Amino acid sequence: MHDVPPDPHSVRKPLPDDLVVRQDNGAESRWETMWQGVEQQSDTPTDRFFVRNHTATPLIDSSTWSLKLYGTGLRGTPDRTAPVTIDYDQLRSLPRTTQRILLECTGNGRSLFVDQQGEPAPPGTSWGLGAVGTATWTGVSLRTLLEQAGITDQATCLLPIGLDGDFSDEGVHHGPVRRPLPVSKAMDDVLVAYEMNGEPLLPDHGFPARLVVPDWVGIASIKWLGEIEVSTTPLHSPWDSTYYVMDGEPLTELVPKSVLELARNAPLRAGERHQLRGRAWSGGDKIISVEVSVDDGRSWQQAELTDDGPWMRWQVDWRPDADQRGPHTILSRATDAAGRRQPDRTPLNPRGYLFGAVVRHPVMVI
Ligand SMILES: Nc1nc2c(c(=O)[nH]1)N[C@H]1C(S)=C(S)[C@@H](COP(=O)(O)O)O[C@H]1N2
Ligand SMILES: [Mo]
Repeated sequence: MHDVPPDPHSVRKPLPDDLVVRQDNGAESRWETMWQGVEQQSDTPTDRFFVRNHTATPLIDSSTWSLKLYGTGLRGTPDRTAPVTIDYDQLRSLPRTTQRILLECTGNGRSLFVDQQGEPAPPGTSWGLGAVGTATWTGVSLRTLLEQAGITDQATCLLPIGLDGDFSDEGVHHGPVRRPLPVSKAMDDVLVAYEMNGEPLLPDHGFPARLVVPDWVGIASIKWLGEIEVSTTPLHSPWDSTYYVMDGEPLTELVPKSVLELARNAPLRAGERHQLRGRAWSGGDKIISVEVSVDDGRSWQQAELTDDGPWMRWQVDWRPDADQRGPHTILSRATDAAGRRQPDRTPLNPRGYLFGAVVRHPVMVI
């Protein structure tokens, strides 16, 4: 597909061998986790965690950085020229919390619209299934920060703004990456994180501070957080109007998905018992069942589930027979507590978001 080296100006962390890199053009870059590279690990190691940048990773000096809050939803309605500010040391001295949270890009699995469903390629990064990861994040709850800044009962909407330069797409200038967040979600479970897996954030993941918005599409988790407008009236940006919308509605919760922790076309010996392992997750609701089919969906076997916080781990045994030698397909299908089950197909949408269909994982029985 696209095995082009990463643009060094876009992503800065070193590239271990067990990552896949995909890139369409110089203006965009991303790294994608290879599932066989996180096998058996609860959290995704930071060096293997996917990166999705609209522009390029900025290097920000935490000693001069501060987060600026302003708007009609704060006491005294400070405006952008006289904001409430919180610097790095102040942020780190607020009450801290540590949580495991999953992040997934809205376009994760986009390439499967083409590879699995034969659809024309939608615009956007042609991710496999590795634009998802779980990390242990440390920071301040956004609620604490907003209360400290003087949020009022009239506030309804936030606009968090990133410090990575302006984004342009097909000649249209969209300004800095920013996406509105309803106050109800902001006050519920959002984190302003400054550590990832026990270390200060890497530049690629938002240093010095970023939002981490549990259960919601990755774009909500604004990196390199510079400003938050707090408003009593609705706010909008291209990231909730042009991008990351479906049928006119801004996308919020993730959908159920499952993956195998196995390379595509992995060789599996006939006549031997293989433990097939994978993961499944869903926005907001727990996964309650994963079924696996090795006969093209004619029969399904329940996988054994192990709760691992933001995602479930699952496993099932399979012993391919000698007469099954050759290319083979393994299907996995997750169901969440809200009763949402992965469908056989995901209807194509214009930008190829939220591919949630049952994945047909190719293996080679040898
Ligand atoms: N400021 C800013 N925040 C951003 C982005 C960006 O380009 N700029 N990309 C978003 C998208 S689309 C995703 S999927 C996640 C990716 O986070 P990661 O690169 O740490 O994995 O960050 C989100 N936050
Ligand atoms: Mo994303």
